[in-house]
This record gives sequence, structure tokens and C-alpha cells, in this order.
Amino acid sequence: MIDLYTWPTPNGHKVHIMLEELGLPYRVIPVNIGKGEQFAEHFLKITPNHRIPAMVDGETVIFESAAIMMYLAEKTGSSLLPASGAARYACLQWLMFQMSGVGPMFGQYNHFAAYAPEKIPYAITRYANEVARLHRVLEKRLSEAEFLAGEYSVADIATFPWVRNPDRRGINLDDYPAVKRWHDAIAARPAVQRGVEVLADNQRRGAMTDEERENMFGAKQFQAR
Ligand SMILES: N[C@@H](CCC(=O)N[C@@H](CS)C(=O)NCC(=O)O)C(=O)O
Repeated sequence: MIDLYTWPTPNGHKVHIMLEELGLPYRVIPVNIGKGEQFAEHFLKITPNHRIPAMVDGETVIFESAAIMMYLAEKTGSSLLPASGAARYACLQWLMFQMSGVGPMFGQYNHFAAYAPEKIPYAITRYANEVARLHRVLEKRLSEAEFLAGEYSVADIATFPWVRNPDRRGINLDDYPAVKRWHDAIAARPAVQRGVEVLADNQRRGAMTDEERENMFGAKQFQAR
């Protein structure tokens, strides 16, 4: 049985969707990052980076969502990550684009626009510009291909949870019709619908509490371990 340490956030959703697409049985082990459970001793042994998602499958222990997705595709021989050739590298290229661009930039936008106690116009503008630029890159690609790597793949599964709920980033998908077409096609997949429902009852509604703010952005986050 695969043990998945996770929480209902975009990086968690990637792996929930992947497991649902592959039809693999898995046990969900919630790590409440607002309550600071990512700093628990047993979790730090699985991932020194104290972030979800992380996975234990027998002897295999992996953190970083894309590494987990690659492992799962290769474990099952799934075409969601082609085994070799140009199709594999097209897929990896867009997966890396998500991991190094879309995730971190959208995350920083959320931080400065929604969570930072002080509104810093330079930071908000910088990350809003990056969010828009990355949407333009996605729009260009998805105007010429049905999915990021041509066929539906780990790259789409990694990117979709970050493009969901675009209004949170000041994005109107009507301005990006190819991205909207792609988003709606992925959102309609039953496995995707099951994946985004995992732990959905735990999703934060409303403003962040002081406890959540302290655990996510306070001293605990930065203490030497
Ligand atoms: N690059 C990592 C990012 C993981 C990540 O940032 N996870 C967030 C939730 S989406 C987290 O665990 N945050 C806890 C914290 O910041 O303390 C991945 O893709 O797995």
C-alpha cells in the first residue's frame, strides 16, 4: 500500500490526481500544515524539506511532487510519462516548467497578494506580471497542442491544480481561451474530480488564523533542524 502524506493544496492535488488516474490504491495520511504537523519528527524523517506531498511505497521514500509523479508513472509503465524519446522530454520539459515557474511564481503571488501582513506594491506587481506571463506561455502552447506535451500527461496533471481557481490570482480565463479549453477538459475527467476531493473538507475557508500564519511563515518555519 502506498502511504501518501498530503494536504488539500495544489501540490497535494497533483499526486491525488495522479494516483486516481492510475487507479492505484493508496492511504491518505493528512499533514495539517496550518497546525504545524509538517514539523513532526516522524515527517521530517520522510522529508527534510517539511513540505507535502511525500510518499512511502515499501522501501521507496520520496518527496517533491514531480518526483513522486515520475515514480508512479514508471512503477506502472503509464503513458502519462512516455518511457523514452522526444515525447518523454516534451513531457519532462513542461513538468519542469511547472515545478520551477508556475508553482513558485503563483505561490509567491498568493503570498504577497493574500497573506503578507504588509502590502508591498513592488512584490505584488512583480509576481502578478509573472503570473500573467506564464499564462501567456501556456496560452501559446495550448493554442498549438491539445495538451502541454501533445498527449495528456504528468505535465498537465502538475499544472492543472495551479491554474484552477484563477480568480485567486486576478486571472480571467476568458482572456486565455486555449488555457480555458484545456482547463475545462481536465476538470471534466472523473479521476481529476476524485483527486481534488481528497481531504477537501479540510480546505481553509476564510482568512488565515494567527496559528496558521505562525506555522507557515513564522519562526518555526526557519529554525535550524
Ligand atoms: N516543490 C514542492 C513544493 C511543496 C510545497 O510547497 N508544499 C506546500 C503545500 S502546497 C507545503 O507543504 N507547505 C508547508 C509549509 O510551507 O510549511 C513540491 O512540488 O512537492
